[in-house]
Amino acid sequence: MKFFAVLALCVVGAIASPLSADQANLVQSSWAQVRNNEVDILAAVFTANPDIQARFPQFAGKDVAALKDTAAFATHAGRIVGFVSELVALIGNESNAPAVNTLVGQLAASHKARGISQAQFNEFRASLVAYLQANVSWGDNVAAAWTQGLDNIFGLLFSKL
Ligand code: HEM
Ligand SMILES: *[C@@H]1O[C@H](CO)[C@@H](O)[C@H](O)[C@H]1NC(C)=O
Ligand SMILES: CC(=O)N[C@H]1CO[C@H](CO)[C@@H](O)[C@@H]1O
Repeated sequence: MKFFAVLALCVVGAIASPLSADQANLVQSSWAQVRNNEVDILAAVFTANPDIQARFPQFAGKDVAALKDTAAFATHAGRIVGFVSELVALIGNESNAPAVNTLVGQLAASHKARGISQAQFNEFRASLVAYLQANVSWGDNVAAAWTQGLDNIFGLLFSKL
């Protein structure tokens, strides 16, 4: 039985070490503290990584503070941060592995087509974690849960990119 469970996971895409229920709760409760700050989060990512901003034709070369007030920026921030919210909602339940695999597969395909590199995804990750550290109740246990969750997602993403 266990063998088949492991095999099924391998078929849909390997999640190296799934989060415990406690870890999933830590990720979900900390994300709930900032998940509605979509514009603020994307602005922090752009400010820290001009090379990421430069890949968005509508936003390239523009002042981030001014962009923050535009509807186009809010729309994009909602899509990108909303995608994180979808993944966060699915973690901690192995029955959701196929759904996670599908979402990450779509992200990999659309961004591979745009030539987005692993290095840029890693920059995004670092900025996201810096944002969390500054804006949620943070601690070693919260940090460890995010690290493990992001390692899982990025491992899957990079296997498809
Ligand atoms: C790390 C560097 C990244 C770059 C340079 C990048 C770039 C882009 C670009 C150029 C678009 C198209 C925008 C347009 O329609 O004009 C886009 C769309 C999108 N991005 Fe990213 N992206 C990055 C990371 C991410 C991450 C980490 C996520 C999710 C957590 C994400 C989620 C999305 C979504 C949901 C869309 C809209 C749907 C789509 O077109 O696939 N992106 N991205
Ligand atoms: C896990 O997900 C499955 C399928 O979505 C659902 O039926 C089940 O209740 C979930 N289990 C927990 C503990 O949330
Ligand atoms: C809403 C909020 O408090 N956002 C802050 C999160 O942390 C960054 C620093 O990384 C601040 O610039 C934001 O203002």
